[in-house]
Amino acid sequence: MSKILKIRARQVFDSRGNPTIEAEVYSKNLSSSAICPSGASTGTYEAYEKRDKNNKKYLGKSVLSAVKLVNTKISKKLKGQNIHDQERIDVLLINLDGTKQKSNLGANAILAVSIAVKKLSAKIKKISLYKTFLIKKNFQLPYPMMNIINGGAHANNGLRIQEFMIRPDKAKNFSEAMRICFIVINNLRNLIKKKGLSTSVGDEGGFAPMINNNNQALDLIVLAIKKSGFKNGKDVSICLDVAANELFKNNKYSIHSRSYVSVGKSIKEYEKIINKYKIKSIEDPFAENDWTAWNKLMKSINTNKVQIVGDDLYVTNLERLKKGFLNGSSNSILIKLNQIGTVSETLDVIRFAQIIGYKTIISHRSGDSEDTFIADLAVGTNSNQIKTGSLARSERVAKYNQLIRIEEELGNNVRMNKIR
Ligand code: 2PG
Ligand code: MG
Repeated sequence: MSKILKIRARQVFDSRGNPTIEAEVYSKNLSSSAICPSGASTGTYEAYEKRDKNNKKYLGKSVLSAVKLVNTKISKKLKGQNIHDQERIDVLLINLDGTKQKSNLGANAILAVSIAVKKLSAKIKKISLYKTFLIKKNFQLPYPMMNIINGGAHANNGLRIQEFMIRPDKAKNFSEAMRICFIVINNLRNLIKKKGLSTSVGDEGGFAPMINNNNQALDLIVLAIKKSGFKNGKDVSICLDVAANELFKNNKYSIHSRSYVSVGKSIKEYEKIINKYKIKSIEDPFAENDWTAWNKLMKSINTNKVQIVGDDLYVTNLERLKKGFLNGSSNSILIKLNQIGTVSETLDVIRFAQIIGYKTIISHRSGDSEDTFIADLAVGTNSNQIKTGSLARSERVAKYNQLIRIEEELGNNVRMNKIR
């Protein structure tokens, strides 16, 4: 048995330049660290992110009290615990906090520790991290969903939809998936330049041109796919994250234009763009409490062809996932560790989602870091897809690079996961 010797945390910075927490867990001879990410379009039911709201030195954004809690209470509680007993450690963390949304210690403090423990366990056992999750053999690589045009809360343009992504469905292996995305992104850059628009990027590395019409963004992507010699909807598919929480007021939505319209009208518009642009995946098409709207959409579209993904709807929470399943809300779930706060709870949600036949998509946050844990998590849980930004900004590319390493380690015969 390897015991936890001590845990130390520090305040570091995320990709948006905001403070975040890094925890370092020590055994006798080794240590591992993890950095907690942070979202911008967050769901109400997410676990609590502890920030020092009254500390003006960091504009209320520092995480120094969370750091202190790790160095004192959490370190004391976990000292002497078996590093390989992740579930017990996570239960101890959950109980030490004692609240539903982890608001005493902060999910950011808890998660950084939970992930660091998981990494240290693999390091001590001298096995690759991805081999320590739900599956132990026959690994497959996830399809990347690359967010190549950023809008909504992730950019300063007027685009209603938050994320316009591509998924290289044609790819037979991960390196080929990367090459396809690389080609499309380069063609997209040229098209944006030709229009005299800026090719600067948003929070997740996708271009953030000053356009304010969803269809304009979709037209650009369709053209970039064509110019790359690929077929839209076959070789490369367009996927969206609407993040509709941000576009919801008085039971109406302003998804497709600035004006707010009913659920029925919004669904009609969804049907139009699904057909016109051969869209294969829509995340958070409606708001987090609008269960009936989700179910209506599921009944209106061909769910064998289109993936409906719950992110803010489920917030990686087993109770909410069960509710969504009974309600017929979606056929896929987005997985974000910091929405729930521990590795064990995240794995429980993935396990359940896969039992009920949902696709699992592992995701970054818009405020992220050099930490590549989610790449290993995606492979080790047999998740079909990973969403971790575009081919820009090192915090995004780092995850893709880790997947390239994993593919190399697994050798030539490793396959891509199934998306249909
Ligand atoms: C999302 C995420 C990640 P954020 O909505 O899916 O892309 O964004 O981290 O801002 O919640
Ligand atoms: Mg989302």
